[in-house]
Amino acid sequence: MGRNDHLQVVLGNSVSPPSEKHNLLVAFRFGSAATNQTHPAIVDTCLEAVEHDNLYECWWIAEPVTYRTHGRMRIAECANYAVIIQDNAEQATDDLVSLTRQAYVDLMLAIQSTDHHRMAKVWNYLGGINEGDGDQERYRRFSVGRAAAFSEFGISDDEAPTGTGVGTSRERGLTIIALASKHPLVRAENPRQLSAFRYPRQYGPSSPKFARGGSVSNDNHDLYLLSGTAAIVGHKSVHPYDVNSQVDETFRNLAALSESVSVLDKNSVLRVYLRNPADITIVASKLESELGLGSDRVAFLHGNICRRELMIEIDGVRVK
Ligand code: 3EB
Repeated sequence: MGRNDHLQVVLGNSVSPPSEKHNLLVAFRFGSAATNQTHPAIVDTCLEAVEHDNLYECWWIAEPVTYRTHGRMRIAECANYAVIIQDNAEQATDDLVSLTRQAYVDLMLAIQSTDHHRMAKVWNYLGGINEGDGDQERYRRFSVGRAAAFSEFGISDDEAPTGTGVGTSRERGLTIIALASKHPLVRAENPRQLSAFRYPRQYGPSSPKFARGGSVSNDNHDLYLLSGTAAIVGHKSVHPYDVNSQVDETFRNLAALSESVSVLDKNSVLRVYLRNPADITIVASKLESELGLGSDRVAFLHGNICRRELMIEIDGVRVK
């Protein structure tokens, strides 16, 4: 087994192991079609896959994995990683700041119950992300709650994990999936973009706490992680509402980031979040022609981006 096989990130319509040595660390399910596929490491993202009934992004690792619950969370743990899944049924009366703060406090306590105390990546899927105006917008309220929890746990801005913050079609609800490791995340920021944790006040009372990218290494492989990347230069959205130009700008951001994170090639696995599912045609052809990435490597998902004028965000991983 080569280095590349130790951890495999695979897209497909079912959850089936690539070899008998591989165990499931996490499977992200995209789509809402009925399924009889059950496994403690499957997480329902509440995002639809464009042009698929159900699509799974499965992370298979050639190590024993144990599964357990921790309060309302699920934990999958192996020698090199832990994945913590928090499906959150938000109530209509919940205040999103305190809900998010508590969700992250619970998450970090769960992480402390594992051998893997460093967060490498956190995916946040938030219903109604653009609901509410100004500082009342749900994404901004979420950011305030997350920042409060990080500060309570002494996590400074330059210790933030890589991240994704994307809206689902649900009205409410927050699903958080964290990848933690005992190995450190070697962080990278994008020279074309201001670090998100330094965004100025105009984007909300608390800045979004995430690193643009990074890598985690162990004896068997290197995992490169990209945060959700959009058409933001400096701190400003560029080409508002114009998906064509935003794709090109997003590629430039990914290329700039991958000089240090080196993930952007035909062996990467990407999630492309589209505000408008019909944009799949233009984005798929650009990914194929410019990066050689075909449909076996890209999940196109119907998701809202945290700023209303943004039409696309790309999130990715690469194992080497
Ligand atoms: C951006 O660059 C786009 O709040 O965790 C990307 C990745 C974005 C993560 C988050 C937000 C988050 O600001 C939005």
